[in-house]
Amino acid sequence: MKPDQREAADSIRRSRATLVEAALACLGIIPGPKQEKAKEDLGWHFDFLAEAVQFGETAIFSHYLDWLSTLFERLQLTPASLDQTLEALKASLMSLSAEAAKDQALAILGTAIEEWRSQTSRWDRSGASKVEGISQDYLDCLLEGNKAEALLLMEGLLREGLGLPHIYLDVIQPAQRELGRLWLLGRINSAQEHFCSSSTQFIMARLCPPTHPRFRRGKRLVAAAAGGEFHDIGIRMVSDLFELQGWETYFLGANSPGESVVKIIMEWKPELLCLSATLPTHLSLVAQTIDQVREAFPSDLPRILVGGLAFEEAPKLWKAVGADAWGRDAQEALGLASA
Ligand code: B12
Repeated sequence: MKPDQREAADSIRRSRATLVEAALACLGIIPGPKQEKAKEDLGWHFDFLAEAVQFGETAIFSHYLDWLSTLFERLQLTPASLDQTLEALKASLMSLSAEAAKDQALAILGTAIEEWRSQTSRWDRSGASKVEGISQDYLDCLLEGNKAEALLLMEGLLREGLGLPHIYLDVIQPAQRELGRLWLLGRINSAQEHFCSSSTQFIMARLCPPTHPRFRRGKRLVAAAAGGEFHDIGIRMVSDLFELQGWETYFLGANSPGESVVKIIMEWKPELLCLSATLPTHLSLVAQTIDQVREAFPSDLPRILVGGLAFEEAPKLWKAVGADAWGRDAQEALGLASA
């Protein structure tokens, strides 16, 4: 990450409230409940843009536009209203006093819009399911509210000899991602998504007991989702699979601030630190946490792996946040740790 990109991104973050006000004025949205919602949404657009600027990755914003346009469709908002929003973002960025930030933000925004318009959407709007077989059966059980049946299904797979890595990566992970697509397309509501995800966490806890001390290999892992990040099912899978391989794991879960990561490394002295981000708006927090860790442990630094959906946005993001390596999934993480 170049220092001027960082500076430009920080300048957008510092001006967030002013940018939002300017965009609201452009859109002619008057005070009231509608304005409060619009403020929140516009703030989000600038948050994603700031990340794209910080890491010099247009893809972060073009993928966000793909996601946003899918959401607009679900909410029955017209494509013209998205165009108006984009024009309002451009106009409000013109009010940025820092010239370098203004130029970088406008350049990223312009290219991202072009890329988004020329690409096919990542989000298949058709009714066809993106999962099949046992993964679909698992998802169906959860969508029917049948947590016990879903657990029995997974325990059955374990008994038949399908290992936990396969169950996690080939059954549960695709089902969880499909759940997100169904939510985005408005086929299920937030409560259904919450129920299915909390049931998945319950089932994972039942499937992966802690390793008996006799089988420990004397290696330690700290795993966490970076500050602000609520998605922790993926990093939990990573931690569980290390546990299964005899590592002693210290799983911090979601929303872990950099200071607490530093503190636990001090006490636990792990060989490996795994950090996760799902939303691209948390990439800068991963970078910040890594900076804090590198500063606190100049000599006995643990190896730092990163992963999560946000890192799938662009192939070089892991380097830009200062990590030692990136893993696409929990299995890859294990391979990297033994490399
Ligand atoms: C469950 C879920 C939630 C739950 C999370 C519960 C929990 N405890 O995790 C809750 C309800 C909290 C939630 C909230 C939100 N969510 Co959500 N969520 C999901 C969902 C449906 C599934 C996530 C999941 O479980 N994936 C399965 C795991 C196994 O996959 P994974 O995380 O990618 O992990 C694997 C790899 O990435 C890798 N990995 C992960 N970490 C690491 C780390 C290392 C070191 C390594 C090597 C590898 C690695 O290994 C893992 C296992 O193989 C996704 C859909 C999706 N496509 O992912 C949406 C999704 C991520 N959410 C989304 C959104 C928008 C939100 C909210 C903003 C919604 C809102 N309006 O409030 C909030 C944001 C909260 C926040 N501040 O973080 C969007 C993001 C879109 C975008 N533009 O980025 C998605 C894609 C849904 C969608 N289709 O629109 N969400």
